[in-house]
Amino acid sequence: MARPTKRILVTGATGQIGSELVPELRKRYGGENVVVGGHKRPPSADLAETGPFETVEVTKRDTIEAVVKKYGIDTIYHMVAIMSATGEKNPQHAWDVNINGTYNIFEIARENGIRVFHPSSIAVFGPETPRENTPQETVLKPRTIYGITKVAGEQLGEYYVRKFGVDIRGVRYPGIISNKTLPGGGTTDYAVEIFYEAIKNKRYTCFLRDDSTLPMMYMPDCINATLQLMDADASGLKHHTDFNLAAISFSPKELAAEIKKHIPEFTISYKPDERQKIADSWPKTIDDSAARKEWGWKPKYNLAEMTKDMLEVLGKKLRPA
Ligand code: AKB
Repeated sequence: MARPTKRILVTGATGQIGSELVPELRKRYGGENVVVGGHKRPPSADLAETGPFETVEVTKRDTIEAVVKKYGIDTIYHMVAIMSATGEKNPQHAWDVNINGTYNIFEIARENGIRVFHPSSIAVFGPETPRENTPQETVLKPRTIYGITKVAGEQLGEYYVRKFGVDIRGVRYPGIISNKTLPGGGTTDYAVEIFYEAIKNKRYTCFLRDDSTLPMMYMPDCINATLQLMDADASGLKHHTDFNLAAISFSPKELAAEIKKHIPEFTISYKPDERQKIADSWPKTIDDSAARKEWGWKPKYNLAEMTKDMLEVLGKKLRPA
């Protein structure tokens, strides 16, 4: 059956996840129907050549409204956010972008009957949360401004679903590992940096301790989860904006050992910085049974498969033949 035409806006579309989500959406819905929204980073040639780009600054409501009107937008993937480590450097800015920006998106969605994907994060959890197999329903007392804004975003989204009937959905992303666009300002970023350094220099100094186990996910699984949740039948959803989502959990030591299987000369050393405290406040493993039950979530990549693929793809990119 043909899909109904969608007109989609992706905010933060030039970022780590946005830059890989947009090509998938354009494959499905046509390049002209998926608008890349951004303002800081110019779009890559790939994004610029395959469909429209518009300047969207989520804290400036009129910039969103103009695009919604111009393109008749019916779905927004609201991917822009200030991450955990960057947020701690300027909490006021993180609040502005993550809270005021999200409020603008939700209000415009309410007024125009727009569906929204609004990602949350494992950053909603804090030291009082059980760290092993973290339940769907649990203590949400984060210690970072990023986590606080993500809890508020989940709650506000849920309120808009119940109060106004707006279709807002979201998952709690773990650390996302990818090879196209670098992540920016997160605590889990080491798990991407390590691959670049392993290929280029065969050594890496990690900003987390060797035993800092965190939930992670390879980008293809992240994109699948995002699209799968948005495709899910609304009648099957008990949760909306706050699905726990899991794929792989590992520590820097375990990831380094996996990389060593492919690059035996690779060495790692550890110099924990202020991000260690954030990592120590987050879960090690996540119970994502609600996502599995309500919309059929199942990850494809384990640690070995992700590592092999990352090294292959990045090897070609960083050392072209
Ligand atoms: C971060 O480390 O801040 C992000 C996240 C887990 O949401 N990658």
